[in-house]
Amino acid sequence: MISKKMQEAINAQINAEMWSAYLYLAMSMDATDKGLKGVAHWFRKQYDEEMQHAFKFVGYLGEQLAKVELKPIAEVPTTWCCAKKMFEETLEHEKKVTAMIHALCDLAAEEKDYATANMLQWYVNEQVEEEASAQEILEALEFVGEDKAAFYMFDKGLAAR
Ligand code: OFO
Repeated sequence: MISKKMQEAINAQINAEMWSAYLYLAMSMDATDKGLKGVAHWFRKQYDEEMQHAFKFVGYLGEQLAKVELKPIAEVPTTWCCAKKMFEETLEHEKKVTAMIHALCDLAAEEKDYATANMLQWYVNEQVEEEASAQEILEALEFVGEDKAAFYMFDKGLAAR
């Protein structure tokens, strides 16, 4: 069994993961509107990943016989000026999520909740990847600059995700 406080904190994180999913789905929709097929595909995959993150927590609460409480998902933006802005926001957002996961780790340590601490290690590693992939794409966009042909190839590359 986990504490009530931990149960509430994980439920809040489920909401945050679903908000992330919703954010990336909105980016995917906006990229589709802008004709950026590869960017749209990348964010659609990102949406799937975030839902998996949420469901992994749902599964853990189930194993611990703790109640899942789904709270309303706050509104997300609907348009961005360009792909670069989307990926900048993605990186900033992922840094915030990393801090949230670390706060959960702190709580698990404080409560000597070894099972939750162990489960959270997966998320700690995942966040390293999440930040790195957004960072990598931003670096690629730096090379692309204003070159339309290079951007076309960049977009095609993202479609392969
Ligand atoms: Fe769930 O890692 Fe992104 O937000």
